[in-house]
Amino acid sequence: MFKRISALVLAGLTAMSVASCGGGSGGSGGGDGSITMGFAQVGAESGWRTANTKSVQDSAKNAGVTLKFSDAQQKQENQIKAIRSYIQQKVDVIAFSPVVESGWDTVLKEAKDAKIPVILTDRAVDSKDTSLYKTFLGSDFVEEGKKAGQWLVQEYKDAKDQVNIVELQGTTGSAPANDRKAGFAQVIGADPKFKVIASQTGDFTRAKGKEVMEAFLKSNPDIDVLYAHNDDMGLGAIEAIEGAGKVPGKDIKIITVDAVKDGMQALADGKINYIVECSPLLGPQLMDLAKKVVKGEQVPARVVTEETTFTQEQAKQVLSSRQY
Ligand code: GYE
Repeated sequence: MFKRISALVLAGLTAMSVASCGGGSGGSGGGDGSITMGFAQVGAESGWRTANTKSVQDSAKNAGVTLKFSDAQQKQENQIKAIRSYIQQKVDVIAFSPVVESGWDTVLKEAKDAKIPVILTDRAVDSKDTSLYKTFLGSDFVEEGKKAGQWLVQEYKDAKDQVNIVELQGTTGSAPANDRKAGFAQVIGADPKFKVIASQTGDFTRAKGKEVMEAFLKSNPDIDVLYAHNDDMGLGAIEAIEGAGKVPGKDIKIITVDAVKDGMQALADGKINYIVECSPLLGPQLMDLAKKVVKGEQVPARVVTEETTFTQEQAKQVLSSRQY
């Protein structure tokens, strides 16, 4: 009898310690393969972000990584709070997609002092001290901006008149907004006929994209092209353009970035003219990198996502197989 009870207690204790290992008490160090990751997400501002969150959550489950997840609602202060709480909870690794590029040194130093490795996903920081994080996994946003510009240059190669462009920027101070603007400007800047007549942030959201496009349309009667830093703002702008009695894709040509399903549908329908892809499916690579840094293995300082571009014809072909 006594033997049976003690065996039960022992079994119970073993179960508890296993649970606490995978349950985020931290410090497991990946020794038994189970690690806890704190992930501080930007928010839920766009279709891209929703797909990215799902990719991170699904991949954590598949990789046996215990995920602590927070949504910062596009506010840096919320992300800093989340990172501090992950440090306190002694997670094995912290991953985050920094809403803006600047202002991270203090909290990253705190993580480093606590010996918790940090992985940047999707967006970069401008910290001079690159030892504050292990690696940066994400797209090359300057390249995306350049691809958008290259399409435009080609599309208007025979045009003699000035081409009036309006630009919907992403969240102010964010890496994708800064870089997509810079890459685009660099390419179109080679020909003075391309003129950006208005450029403002639409916060990467559909609602703000619509609102800002309405204002653009009121103050600029002669818009030839819209360059939106993501699909969602472009989709909002399409509503504004239709509301003003113009035909999106014809009266005003539209270029966007992301290639989420709704964007690809609008491209196939002829309302958008060109989309530069930016992949949100970073989860599997992130889990791989996390396991390596927790084990103390060397990882590349930069991992760039592979991406393509889509015309209207190409969108029609791939639309049904699009995952997000
Ligand atoms: O393009 C946009 C999202 O950081 C790449 O953030 C990401 C961007 C993406 O809100 O839709």
